[in-house]
Amino acid sequence: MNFNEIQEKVKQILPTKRYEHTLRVVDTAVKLAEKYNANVEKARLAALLHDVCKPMDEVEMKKYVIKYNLDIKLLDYPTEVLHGPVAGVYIEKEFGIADEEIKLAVANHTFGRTNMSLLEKIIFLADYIEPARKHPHLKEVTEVADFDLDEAIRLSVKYTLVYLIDNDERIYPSLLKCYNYYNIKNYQVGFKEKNKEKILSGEKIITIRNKSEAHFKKGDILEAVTYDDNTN
Ligand code: DGI
Ligand code: FE
Ligand code: FE
Repeated sequence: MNFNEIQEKVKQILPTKRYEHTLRVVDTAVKLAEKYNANVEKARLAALLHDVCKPMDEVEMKKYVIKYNLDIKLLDYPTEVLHGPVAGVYIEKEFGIADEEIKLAVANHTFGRTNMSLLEKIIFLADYIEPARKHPHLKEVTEVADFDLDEAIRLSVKYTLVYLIDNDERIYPSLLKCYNYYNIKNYQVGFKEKNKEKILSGEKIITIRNKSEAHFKKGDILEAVTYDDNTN
């Protein structure tokens, strides 16, 4: 199936509003992929398919969780939480998408996870910041996504958590783990391995370099990591 055929099939499956949201997520994901040198075609495809299981009925979604050995705990959550992981297997079965990176980006687009791939981050954020989103953090997170993907993810997960807690919703553990992971990352300051000796001996000091480190305040206690430690 080529992209246009997939798009036509997605259009048949999704209600108009959801389809229009999907097209805006495609545009946003493509822009982010171009900016951050990700694979644009994979971003386009993952975005197009990310919500394809949103209209699936609850019983069928639950059957997928069981049949494809997805996390059985998903059954304790509202269908909102299931449509991503279910789509991760559905797109292979119904659209022949076997690419693991695309499947993961689709599967994790709702609650994220620790150490996401660049494609996962892009789909996660594109879904949160497509221009017609109605939440009050659109402007802030869109601006941050322009220079720091990880910080934009931390903020979007934080606001989702606050919203869910405020509404007495159950938090799926991946969302919380995702928050902790990107929150800790935010309190790391990186330096080059070759400068290690000088920094440890106090001969050289680490300085704030750009906007992505502008949130550090006087007196913050940070974890110092070399770029080699920081695999993401
Ligand atoms: O499918 P979309 O509406 O485009 O966006 P989405 O896939 O990010 O789904 C968002 C919804 O999922 C939103 O209403 C919050 C909900 N959600 C995300 N994580 C959790 C969650 N709901 C519960 N109960 N628990 C979670 O951990
Ligand atoms: Fe979704
Ligand atoms: Fe979506």
